[in-house]
Amino acid sequence: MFGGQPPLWKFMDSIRSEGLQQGEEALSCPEEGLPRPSDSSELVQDCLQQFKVTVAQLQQIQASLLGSMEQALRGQASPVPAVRMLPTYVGSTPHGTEQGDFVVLELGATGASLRVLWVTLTGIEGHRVEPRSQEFVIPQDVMLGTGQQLFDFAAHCLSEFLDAQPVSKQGLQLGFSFSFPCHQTGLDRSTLISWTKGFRCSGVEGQDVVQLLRDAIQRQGAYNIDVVAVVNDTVGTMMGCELGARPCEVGLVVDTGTNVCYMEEARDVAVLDEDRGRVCVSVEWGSFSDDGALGPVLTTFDHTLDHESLNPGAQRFEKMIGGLYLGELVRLVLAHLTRRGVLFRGCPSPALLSQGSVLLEHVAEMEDPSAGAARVHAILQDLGLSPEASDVELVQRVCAAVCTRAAQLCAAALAAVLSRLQHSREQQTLQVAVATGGRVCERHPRFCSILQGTVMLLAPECDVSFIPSADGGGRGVAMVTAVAARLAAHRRLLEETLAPFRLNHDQLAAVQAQMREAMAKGLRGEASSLRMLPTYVRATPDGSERGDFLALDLGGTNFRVLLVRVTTCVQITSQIYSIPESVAQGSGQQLFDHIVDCIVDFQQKQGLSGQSLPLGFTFSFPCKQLGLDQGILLNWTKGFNASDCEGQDVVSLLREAITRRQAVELNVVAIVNDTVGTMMSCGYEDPRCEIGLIVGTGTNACYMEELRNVAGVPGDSGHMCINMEWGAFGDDGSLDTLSTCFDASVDQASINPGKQRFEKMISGMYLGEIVRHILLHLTSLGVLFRGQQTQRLQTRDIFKTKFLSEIESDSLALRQVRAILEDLGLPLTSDDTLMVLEVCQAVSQRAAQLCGAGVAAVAEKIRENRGLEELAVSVGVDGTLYKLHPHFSSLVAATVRELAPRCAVTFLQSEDGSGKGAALVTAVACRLAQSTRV
Ligand code: 0WK
Ligand code: BGC
Ligand code: BGC
Repeated sequence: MFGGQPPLWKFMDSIRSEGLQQGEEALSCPEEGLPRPSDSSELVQDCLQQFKVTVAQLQQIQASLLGSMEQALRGQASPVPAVRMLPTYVGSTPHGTEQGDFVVLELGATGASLRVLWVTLTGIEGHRVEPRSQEFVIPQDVMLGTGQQLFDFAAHCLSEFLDAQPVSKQGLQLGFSFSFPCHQTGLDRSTLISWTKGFRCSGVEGQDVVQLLRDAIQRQGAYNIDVVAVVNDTVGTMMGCELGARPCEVGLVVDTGTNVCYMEEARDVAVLDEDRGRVCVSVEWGSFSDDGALGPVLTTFDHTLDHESLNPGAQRFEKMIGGLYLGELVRLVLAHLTRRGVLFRGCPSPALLSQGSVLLEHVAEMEDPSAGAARVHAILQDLGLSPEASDVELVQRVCAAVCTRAAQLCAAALAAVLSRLQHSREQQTLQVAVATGGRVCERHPRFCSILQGTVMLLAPECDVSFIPSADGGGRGVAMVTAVAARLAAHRRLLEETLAPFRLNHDQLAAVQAQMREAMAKGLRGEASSLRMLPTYVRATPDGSERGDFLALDLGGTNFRVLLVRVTTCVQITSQIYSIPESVAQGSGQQLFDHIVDCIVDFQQKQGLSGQSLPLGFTFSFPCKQLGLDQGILLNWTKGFNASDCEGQDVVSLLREAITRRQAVELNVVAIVNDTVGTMMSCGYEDPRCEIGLIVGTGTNACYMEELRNVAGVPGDSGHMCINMEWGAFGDDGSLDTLSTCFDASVDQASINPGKQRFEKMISGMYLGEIVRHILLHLTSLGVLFRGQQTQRLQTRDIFKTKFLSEIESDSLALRQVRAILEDLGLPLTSDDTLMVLEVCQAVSQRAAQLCGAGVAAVAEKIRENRGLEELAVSVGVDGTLYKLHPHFSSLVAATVRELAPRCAVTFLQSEDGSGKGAALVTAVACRLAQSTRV
């Protein structure tokens, strides 16, 4: 029974059409002047001829619809495409492994009724459990009432159905089949674009229908149901099709309305920015209207029907095919022919003049040759008519004309979809399975055969198999729900895994406070994870420095030798040399001999051989300085581990190496930390630059502290630059509350476990490894890469930190992210790519926020040192991570603004690195030495 309730049209009696005449006279039977038989057959011919569609017209519709589809896929907004081509976030046809019990709520596919199903997926090929279902008639006033009414009604039906099922009230997962045009932004987020098919509830268009259903279920309060997926009925039909090896890739529904979906190449769906894989697209061909193509086949009856419909001008194509309209089209033709005296001796019945009185199942039966004339007679009598045999035969011809055209038009549209598939798959001959659903397909005797025949005519190079959907798509919806549930579970596991990386304001303020406390202790010379090392740099350059200086820059990604010429400006010539791991982790002698080799090579290349220029040595490791040119290495960091160096004065080690290399003379004047070099280098341009920050292979900061606060250094006026060595912050366990198991894995695998804890949460040497460990963890949970652990991903340092910068760059499309990951040999889906991106974002965001908390602590220290309400200070910054990561610097600045609102902090990216700074420190030292000598 096509919805078994008073015909939808009834309520629209208010709208009177030309098919209706007023009052009694409309129902009067003409005494005389019935048309002559010849006229009537002409009249009949004219009438039925209107429903004849030529092959050329069908081909034109096919071509025009294909054009609109490709226009919409390209995202072309004007002219507005005639079809919507809505991505559905269903990226694959069923794997067959989906399993579980699911509730399915179907709304809209069958007009004024909704259906609730209980579907059990076994995940075993061919093992099928029959779904249990119940249908509920939706009262008219609900279909035209408020959205809340409709969704409350749906929630009520859900409970009523579940009350009858032996199921628990908790943890139910629901798939929502919502058969209307929607913009989907996720498997469980879908905004209604416009109602179709007799629905017109207020307050729903433009809303997320999943949220509306969740709210209604909440209001109902009987069951705890998680709505995990919303799908269009065509998708449910496609996903529910079981064809063994080759899944259906097209889902066609012809029920009260009509629509189709198919698996499109993701790269061709402009809005998706994907380049691989496929995505199911709901065509929404019901709105296809192209005057050029459709104009010639639209009849006056179509225009009348549209004019009287709930949505005049919309869904024109659907109104020629959908089951909600076929009966009305037949009624309008019958009323027309009756008024012309051709039918029922010109005597209409009230039913015949009432819209919506002829239902699809009337048409289906009357057309069904097996039904026989007697059945047709009975149906017409039910409509209050007294048919003669000729009437019965003519009524059947009218039904056939209307339905044949519907099937042919549907075929032309389907042929357009097949052509699109052929085109996007670059296949000469296309083999495809089309799942069909909906009561027009299921119940109408000839619809499917005409459809199939016409498709073969219009798309001869396509080998199409039509697979009737077993249960109207309920299983298909459950399949999508199973996939969505799996993805939702994955998302929950991802959120749980990344939650510890999402630091809130209080946590960051606590880090800031702990750092302040550690700074104070370190300055007082008490036990602290912050050594607060005096650097003997008391002033930033004043611009009067002059001369040529050599500088070395060791400790970052590259080892550089520089010639720095200081006049009114600073000119730098430099050369990068590599420090092989074997040297960095060999003997100290080897390392310093290598350094001197590089210097000599540089001098030769720069024609400086034999010259003994003052040399500034940027040595980016924790050193206890006893003077400007004396620095005892406290411990190596960042993968360096040369022996016999820790506890030694590295300036002496360098001088010994120079000595070992005869005929080389170098005057090592100063040793500076790279943070100090960077501060000095930027301070040369901006005297307010009193903080130096490195976020590169390692991380650290220095700043100008009041001498009075520096224990162990005589004098209490003026300033001294303090190298905080904040990389070691937290080595006393003060950061353990923030440390995750992934941080612990990275620390344990490092050559200095337990050391440099702050650095290992922030700097470039470690972020890639943290990400890799998280990816391994998520793979072991089956969340990523289908749970397949790859050899590559288990390789240390395979996931470079620079990948984070590349993957998080806004300019990179998802496809480029995928390319980076595929180069790592990772078999990934688009969901995997998105998750890897989120992992990278979480890890780098935490690093930047922790770094920002550190800078805020330092800026506040300087402000309080000077008893200032407001402080304006600049920070000289260097380091690959800070410079190359697309969001790191802005996240640091944002955190500083949040935690040190009374400090206006300007970040200056150092252009010349700290080598220039080392040369300037040397120049200041030489100037001061000069001035004391004179
Ligand atoms: C460039 C500086 C150097 C510092 C390096 C840090 O000139 O002194 O060590 O930045 O960044 P990284 O190279 O470790 O990324
Ligand atoms: C809707 C489609 C739906 C089709 C079949 C149309 O009115 O716009 O979303 O798939 O009916 O139910
Ligand atoms: C070192 C610091 C250096 C920082 C940045 C850390 O590992 O201990 O001395 O400033 O890396 O290079």
